[in-house]
Amino acid sequence: MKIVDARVIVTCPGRNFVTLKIVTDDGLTGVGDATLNGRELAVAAYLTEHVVPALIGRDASRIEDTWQYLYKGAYWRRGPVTMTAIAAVDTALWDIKGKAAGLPVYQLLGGRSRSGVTVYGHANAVDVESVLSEISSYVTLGYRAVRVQTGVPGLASTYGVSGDKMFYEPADAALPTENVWSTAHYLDYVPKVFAEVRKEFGPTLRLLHDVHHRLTPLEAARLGKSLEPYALTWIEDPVPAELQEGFRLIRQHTTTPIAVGEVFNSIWDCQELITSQLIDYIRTTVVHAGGITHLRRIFDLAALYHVRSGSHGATDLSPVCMAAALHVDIAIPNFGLQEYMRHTPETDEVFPHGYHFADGYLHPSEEPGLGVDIDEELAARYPYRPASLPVNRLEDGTMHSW
Ligand code: KDG
Ligand code: MG
Repeated sequence: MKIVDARVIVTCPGRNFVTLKIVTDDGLTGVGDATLNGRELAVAAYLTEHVVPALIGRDASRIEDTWQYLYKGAYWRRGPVTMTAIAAVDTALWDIKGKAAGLPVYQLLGGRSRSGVTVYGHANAVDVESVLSEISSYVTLGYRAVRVQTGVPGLASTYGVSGDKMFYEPADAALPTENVWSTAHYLDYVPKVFAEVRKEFGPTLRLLHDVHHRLTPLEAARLGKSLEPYALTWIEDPVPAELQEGFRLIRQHTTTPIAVGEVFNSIWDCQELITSQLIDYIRTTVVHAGGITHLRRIFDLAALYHVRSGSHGATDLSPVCMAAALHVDIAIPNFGLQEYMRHTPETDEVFPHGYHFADGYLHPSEEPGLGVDIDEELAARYPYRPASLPVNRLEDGTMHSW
């Protein structure tokens, strides 16, 4: 089963997506998501210039060996661009292996460990009153877990609170827009929001909150403590994770669970946090953490330390990534929760897929492979549009330093 073609497809059905499609000499095809929000063309060039030429003629059935070859062969190990490119190849090869075997990929990963993948949606709104009605919509749709984000009084705009409702599009301009940030306003407001939410929805709805790396460890510890009465499933990215020692400080002060890792791209980024039991959920996902092969490795390590998976699943992760993530989620023993931001109807049309949502769960496709594809003709009708993620400044104009 030799690889005879590999194409990089860039399309923008509402937002930019990069997809790798691999074709074998026996006519099988496989797809892999290669989207890195705001840096899409860097991965497209990495694939086209450096990876595709090395794939032609290789045996498509050798997934692990190809992973090692791309990882070690680059010399420059890790990094989001490299690992996203490797992820795309790896995902496409798992798709092909499933099709060759006539089995959905989760069967190749050991079969089901659960009947459905519990997902959470994003309720976000400018203030507490309107976020209550957003949460209500998710509950009506059957969601059992909801991430809650609001604007902060006194601040004109806040990252993570978009105008869109079921979708999430923070990359809102060709060059980064600038938000103004105040930790004091934020720390004062967030506990009030969750007090209202618990009052309205009772104790059992699972609630989450994303801090988007905006606090210091001590500030995050204070936030965690102030949220303890509302029993969140997690606070996410309380601090930037470069200085991992900071998580120890948070941990010493609060029992609010911690999730981190959507920007991690390898097992080495989370090794210390996992083995020192400084986190509860690891948010790495297929597209940014080296594909199904490497993600499995991370989750297996996490399982030894009571850490569950909580994979990133915002709108900028394409339906190809979502399809692949669900095969992993349904199979692993230590699944926690899967983020699920819906895609626009245009995106769903470009990426026909067999996974579906019902009663708070996502269900992977039962088709052989991943059960997702890209309609290349349709994709060609949506040309790439430059779009960047925003930055934060403090009220005095200082660039937020973490
Ligand atoms: O590309 C960045 C977004 O996916 C990110 O901001 C979303 O933080 C995010 C989340 O938790 O979904
Ligand atoms: Mg996040």
